[in-house]
Amino acid sequence: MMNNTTIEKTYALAKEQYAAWGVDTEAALASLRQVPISIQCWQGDDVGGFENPEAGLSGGILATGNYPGRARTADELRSDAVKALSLIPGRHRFSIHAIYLEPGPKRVERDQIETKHFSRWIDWAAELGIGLDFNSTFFSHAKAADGFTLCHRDEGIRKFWIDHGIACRKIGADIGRRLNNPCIHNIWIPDGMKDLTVDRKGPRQRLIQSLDEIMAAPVDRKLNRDSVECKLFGIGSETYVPGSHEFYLGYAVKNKMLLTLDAGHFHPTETLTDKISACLGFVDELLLHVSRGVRWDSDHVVILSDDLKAIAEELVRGDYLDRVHVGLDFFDASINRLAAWTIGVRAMLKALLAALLEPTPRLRAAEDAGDYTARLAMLEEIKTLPLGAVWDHYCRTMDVPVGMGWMDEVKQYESDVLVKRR
Ligand code: RNT
Ligand code: ZN
Repeated sequence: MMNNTTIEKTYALAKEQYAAWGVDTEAALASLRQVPISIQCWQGDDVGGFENPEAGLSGGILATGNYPGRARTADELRSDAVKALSLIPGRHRFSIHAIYLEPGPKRVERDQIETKHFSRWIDWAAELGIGLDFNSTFFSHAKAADGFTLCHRDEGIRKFWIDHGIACRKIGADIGRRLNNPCIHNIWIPDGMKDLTVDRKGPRQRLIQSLDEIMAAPVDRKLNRDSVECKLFGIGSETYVPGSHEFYLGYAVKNKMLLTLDAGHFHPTETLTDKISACLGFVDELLLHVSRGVRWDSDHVVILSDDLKAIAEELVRGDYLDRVHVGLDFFDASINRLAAWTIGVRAMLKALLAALLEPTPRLRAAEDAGDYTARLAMLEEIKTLPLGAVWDHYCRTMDVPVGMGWMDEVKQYESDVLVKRR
């Protein structure tokens, strides 16, 4: 492994190289330090939650793999997360789902959940000094087994899920108040049809009605902000999903809500890149679910891909970092789960760093002058600037392992803690 002197020597050279492009690496790092990533709790336990340890995941999403060490309790999940956070530079957020409640000895139904069932999560976040985000859980439940929740034709079932949504907004507001940091509450429902659908209108009308009821009570946006997440299709809802992109974009604009864009929720060749500035013309804020679909919405671990870099570039070039909440959404059960978290969040941060290190004014000047030759030439040249040297320096100064150093710690934790969870 590189020693500190080498890291700093390499950084000093990199700093000069960036300076030659008019880029201030220190300023880029200062900006990076300000960006919190909302880390999804569900990577730690394959989206199981603690409502009912026997129940499996449903709702058109699927975690595959059986790598040892899945967190079985909220305490295990929290200590795994703390370990992962210690390997990731910066101060981030944690995103929990309603099924990660700690109800005590008696089962609490989803329409009955209260802030007290999440008090240990809130205390934990307060102690770490991090923000907490919330997700209502409309899947993995008997009342969602036929594939419908907020769109259900049965009034009783629909009411149950509306009450769940209302309960979650209250919890979100309590989280925001307690942590003095607004909670972003995300709504995703699995509703849809496997095959040829005759009535596309009815479920959408019911969804509008349900969301209107959930959103009826005003909630202070300093405490809680609600976001709706669209999807193209899921397993078992291949043909029709009422909560489509057009539907939620319209709903969010009309009702001044946030819109969630999940990288896996569009056609396979469709990326988030071009959606960010388009949607931000009409909604105040976005929540991203940065994910990596492989052939379908497979929620693979996020890596430093061209797609990821392009998302980060849009956020930086458009000066959108204060209007876009960067959340992650992946869950791979086939590799070490702490490593999955660490790889994904570090990749997101590297992508943001690369974007912050871009000589954007020069690129823009070429574009504005109509010199598309220079624009393309520069975009190619800057690809090989020494991003890694700046990243290593950042990790070192932020007191987290440099390079593969973090993997040694994951391996140690695996043998000390994870393999004992059989
Ligand atoms: C499902 C959505 C949703 C979930 C999480 C667990 O397709 O992406 O965001 O992945 O809420
Ligand atoms: Zn998502």
